[in-house]
Amino acid sequence: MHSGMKDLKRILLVNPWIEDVAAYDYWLKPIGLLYISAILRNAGIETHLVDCLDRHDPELANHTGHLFVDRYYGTGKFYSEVISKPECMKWIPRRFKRYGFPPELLRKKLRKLPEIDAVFVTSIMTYWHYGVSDCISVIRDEIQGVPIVLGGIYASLIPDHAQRYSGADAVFPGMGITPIKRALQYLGMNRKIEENWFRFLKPDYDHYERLSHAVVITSTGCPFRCSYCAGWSLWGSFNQCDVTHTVDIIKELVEERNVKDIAFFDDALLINPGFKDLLDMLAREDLDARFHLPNGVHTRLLDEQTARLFKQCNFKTINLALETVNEDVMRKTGDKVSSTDFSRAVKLLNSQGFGPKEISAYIIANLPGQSFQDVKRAIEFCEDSGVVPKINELTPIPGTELWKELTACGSIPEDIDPLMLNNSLLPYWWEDGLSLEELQELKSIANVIKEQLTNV
Ligand code: B12
Ligand code: SF4
Repeated sequence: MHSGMKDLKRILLVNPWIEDVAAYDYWLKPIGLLYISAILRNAGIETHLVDCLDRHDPELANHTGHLFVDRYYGTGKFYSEVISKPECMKWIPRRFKRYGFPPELLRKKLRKLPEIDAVFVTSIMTYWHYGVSDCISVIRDEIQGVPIVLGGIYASLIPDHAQRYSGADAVFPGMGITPIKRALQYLGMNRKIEENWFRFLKPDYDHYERLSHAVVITSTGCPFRCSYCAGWSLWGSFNQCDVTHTVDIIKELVEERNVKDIAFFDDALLINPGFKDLLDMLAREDLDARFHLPNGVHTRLLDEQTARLFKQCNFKTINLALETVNEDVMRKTGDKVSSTDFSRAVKLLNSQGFGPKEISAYIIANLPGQSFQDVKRAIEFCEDSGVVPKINELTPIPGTELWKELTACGSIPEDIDPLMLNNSLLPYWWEDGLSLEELQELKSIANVIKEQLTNV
């Protein structure tokens, strides 16, 4: 059914469930969808949001009887239910879960909506595709006869898969304004769209009743070309937001919405030439907030001024890219950081009073040509530097250079279910990567060091 007044259009935006063996709310917010909300509203379209991953939704607590407490700086555990395993992972001794709203709550929310003209569903990780298709099937069941379109990162990385399995009526791959315009065209909603959305519009956090944290981006894209990464190819060119505009977004979140923790989601934060100006302006605002960098930042670009500004702005989580201490492997995959860069950056941060409670190192395990000993050496290097080591297993991402190599030599079957590429499942079957035992050993060494460094 379509909304009454001819020209008034209503679009429902949905952040779907995560279905996986593990997930944690590490400052997650569907910032792409929140920008889309702003773009649509700016074009005169009414928007509604159902964020299945909102831990602070007041109805969720009533519905489940659980209070979702925040742990480390506004992060926390999702509500989850064990669900039946997809066929491809039946033999793996791990439980498969649906993270986010229980299905009855999702249905209740969908039933309460006014008449909707179309549904925009977003998607993030390729290996979360079961959450996308299951969510779409519930939406289809509850709001019958309304077109459902899908976009986002999964839809952009493997559009054919999304077209075939998601259950959406149409899939719009791509970043920026183009997929949104194409989706509106498909829906017959021809509107004037703000092309410069990134400079003039603000992610639409109004949809949330309670906000424990928020995320912002100051730039899109990345000028580097790491072989295992899809980030750079998604956005194409590097584009930075207007500094004053970003400061306004942050100020509003802190002063009007009382947000205490803000995470930056940029691909290449320190590459943005405007980032220091932004920090400088933020420092002057003296906001009552804490800032976090969950994505590894470009260690080589961290200078004295940035370290000082991080302190002045109250940064609490600084994840420095170290990746590997094997120089050969580094050269082949992206050549963006050396051990010397890392030590220099750590010294600069230490001299501003940052220690192991704030600084961690982003180490990658399973880069091509990297051995167990390489990863162990990286962990030990962190220990010597007084930095908490964090192991991130590489996940082969469809479409990347590395993906092409791994599928060409038969290391990874091209038609593999994307779920099996997730870092928790990969070690069960990928013969060319580190084994489950090896990874567990590395993680427990890293954990012991973390305990030693942070419990002093
Ligand atoms: C922020 C980020 C994170 C954050 C949060 C992720 C999250 N769940 O939200 C953190 C730090 C936690 C993270 C962790 C990881 N990440 Co990450 N991350 C990103 C990053 C840099 C940005 C995503 C983002 O918010 N972009 C900004 C918004 C504005 O863009 P957007 O959401 O895409 O929306 C736009 C369009 O897509 C479109 N759109 C969106 N929805 C819709 C809907 C419709 C209908 C339409 C028409 C359009 C549309 O419009 C929006 C505006 O243009 C991307 C890289 C990238 N550039 O995309 C990697 C990326 C998604 N991450 C990736 C990886 C590999 C990881 C890790 C596995 C790394 C590791 N080894 O530990 C972990 C996994 C953790 C986990 N299990 O969640 C991969 C994807 C892997 C995959 N197989 O899908 C990416 C692509 C980077 C890469 N290395 O190639 N990540
Ligand atoms: S891994 Fe980081 S530096 Fe390399 S291309 Fe991706 S976003 Fe850029």
